[in-house]
Amino acid sequence: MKPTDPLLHVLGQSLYVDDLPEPAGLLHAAVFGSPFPHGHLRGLELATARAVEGVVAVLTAADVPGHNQIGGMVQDEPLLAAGDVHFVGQPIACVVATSREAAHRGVAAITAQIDELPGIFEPREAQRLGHLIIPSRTMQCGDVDAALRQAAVVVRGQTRSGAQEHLYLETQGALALPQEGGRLRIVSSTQAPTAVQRAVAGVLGVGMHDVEVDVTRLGGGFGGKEDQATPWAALAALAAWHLNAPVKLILSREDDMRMTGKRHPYDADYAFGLTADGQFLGWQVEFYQNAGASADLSPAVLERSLLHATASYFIPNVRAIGHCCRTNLPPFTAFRGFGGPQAMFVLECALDHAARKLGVDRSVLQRRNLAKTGDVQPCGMPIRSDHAALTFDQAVAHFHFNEKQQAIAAFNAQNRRFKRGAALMPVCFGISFTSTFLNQASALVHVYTDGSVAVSTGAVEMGQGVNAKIQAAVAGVLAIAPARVRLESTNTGRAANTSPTAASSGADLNAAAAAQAAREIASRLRSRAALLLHCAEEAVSFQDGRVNLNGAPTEWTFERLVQSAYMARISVSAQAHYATPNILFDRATESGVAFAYHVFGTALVEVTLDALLGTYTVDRASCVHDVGTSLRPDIDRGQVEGGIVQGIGWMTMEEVVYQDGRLKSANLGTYKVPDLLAAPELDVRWLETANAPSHVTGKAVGEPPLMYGIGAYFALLNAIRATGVAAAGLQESPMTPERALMLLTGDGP
Ligand code: MTE
Ligand code: QUE
Ligand code: MOS
Repeated sequence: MKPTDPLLHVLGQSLYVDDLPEPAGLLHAAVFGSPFPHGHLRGLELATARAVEGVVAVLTAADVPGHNQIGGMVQDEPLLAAGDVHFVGQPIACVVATSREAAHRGVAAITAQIDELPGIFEPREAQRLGHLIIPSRTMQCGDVDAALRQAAVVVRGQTRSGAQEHLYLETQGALALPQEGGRLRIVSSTQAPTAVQRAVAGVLGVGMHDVEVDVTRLGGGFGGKEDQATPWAALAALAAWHLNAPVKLILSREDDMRMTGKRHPYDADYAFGLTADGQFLGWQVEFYQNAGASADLSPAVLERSLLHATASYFIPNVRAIGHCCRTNLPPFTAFRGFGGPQAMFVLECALDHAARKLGVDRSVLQRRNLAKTGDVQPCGMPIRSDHAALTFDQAVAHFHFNEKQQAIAAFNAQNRRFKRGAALMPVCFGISFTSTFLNQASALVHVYTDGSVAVSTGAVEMGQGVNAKIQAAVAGVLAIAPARVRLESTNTGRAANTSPTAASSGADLNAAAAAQAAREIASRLRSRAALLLHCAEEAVSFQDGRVNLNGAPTEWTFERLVQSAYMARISVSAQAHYATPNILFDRATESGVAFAYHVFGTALVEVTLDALLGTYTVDRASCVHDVGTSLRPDIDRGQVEGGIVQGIGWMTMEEVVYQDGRLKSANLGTYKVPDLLAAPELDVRWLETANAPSHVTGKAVGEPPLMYGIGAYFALLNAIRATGVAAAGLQESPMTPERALMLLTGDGP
């Protein structure tokens, strides 16, 4: 049996960038980052660093032969700062040395003369001063002003959600290997090999065909290696190009936490209008996205927030405004959910507010307003299923929500110190890149004469199991055992112009392209078999590695047929391209069918709070999730479980703290993520439905489950309120034990 990723991981044999055998003459790079959040760079003292033993070179912006620019969406991000610095940790110089330790000693020996300028760290302040990365955007439908005037109940408020550190186990890094003729081969831990290739070519002033980027797998990405893997690969490439030697750049955990961006913190204002019996009428929301110092993917993240402004609900009158606010913090970036979670948190806060005002349980308002078939979203896209209500009702039934609520009320009536809480959390998440052009993928499939198969696509394996899904899809088309299909590394020479593996679409897009290529090969093999068996092509089928004639096995195996085709000079390789049909989002009108489909599900999160200390446990998270007809339910279960726990972490214990632009929570002593002990008991069930849709790999599953974690915040609020405190006013996440205690003691809002 061929070992696949999970087995290699367990055996400790999977190789990450830093594990690759080191080539002779390998040099190591380390990065000197800005010590100030904002300032004018007057000069650099590099002589001391250059004199450090083992230091070979110190490179600055002046050493960039091509464009000193790596911005993906907006060209506003220099590779190395020149002139001004805009955040603490912004790369200014790159030290290259014979060892990693020498490179770090070189970095420590650099001093920069910087005239410090005032920094802006709050998005509302940046917006007030006009520091916006793109003009503010509005997505709307109906007449929200009239709706708010007419509504029997109107609640207004503010919310804040915090950043989140990706904490992928493998830190950012790359290895640049000069090749003959001025070519460069780059091994990078990136979700976006083409983005790295384009940036390196631009920085060096060479053609993209001079740069080969190769990715075997990542030790986690979670969005953090979409745009933000690029600087480190480009710096390694720059050093390798200058010194004509292999160069490795691996960030230490602390450098990674300080220098790279995280999930965007959002501030928001809302006004929410409902009828007296709880029907949603009008929703006005204004998002202040803290984008950090450069655009990165912030405009696309904001767009997804606007497209998820109504979360899982139907609201006829909506105005969603988004501000992409430039601050002096490291550029915030993609993180599982990509702006969706931030938007859905705001609506759930407003819903909580309205439920209190109406004196009903939040689940009553949720159930009453779930979007159903035909309901039109603010962008104009209609909802095409009733799976929001289906999953909600199944969650209520399977997890005995009503009985649990009664049990919780009884428990809370009898216990003074400990209080329990539960909350339902429906999720509706759009699948597709909202930048329509990114919804394409290509695949190259080779069948070798022994019947083994090698598949190359643009998909990057980062633990989400995309390789296993593509393997299953190709094996299915060729009717051979999955073990005969090998996934090659992701390489820009075999798959060109690839979209990042992101937006939960990696498997959807790349497995579709690979299946298409496999179908082309199967069709040629079928013709060959028809010739050999003297029958019509329709009489030929493939099953369990054999060729069937009219459904009955023949002497021909897949392998023998492949050999026969080869001998007859028929190609048993194919390249195919897939583009998601029937989607188009138009930014000019802020409308269109933005998504191929929506993924739905509902979770129930249960907590127990120590009302004396503010500490708590998240006891159980259960969900009914719509995964379609899954190719690999085992993998999908892992995605749902991991997503829930990551979402609970974001909402409860993970607190990113900056003080005057400096990261205070820069290691695992001060930044807490859920570990096995903090993870709740998990109960994941698939939606039971007769009309399973026919996507190649089931439905996308990577990001949607993260948003179930939002339920933990409201379960905790319910537990806090069971003590009698109001916990009204500004809603701010994460609900750390400290924040819970402040609410319990009345020191909170
Ligand atoms: N699962 C693991 N184990 N590691 C990861 O880095 N990234 C998530 C999700 N699940 C991630 C993961 C994110 S942010 C996305 S967009 C999807 O996987 C990407 O993979 P897919 O498109 O193949 O689902
Ligand atoms: C979801 C995503 C992405 C997205 C839109 C989504 C994403 C991404 C981009 C993107 C990248 C480069 C561009 C651009 C958009 O958009 O990951 O316009 O130039 O990289 O809805 O995950
Ligand atoms: Mo995922 S945030 O789209 O990489």
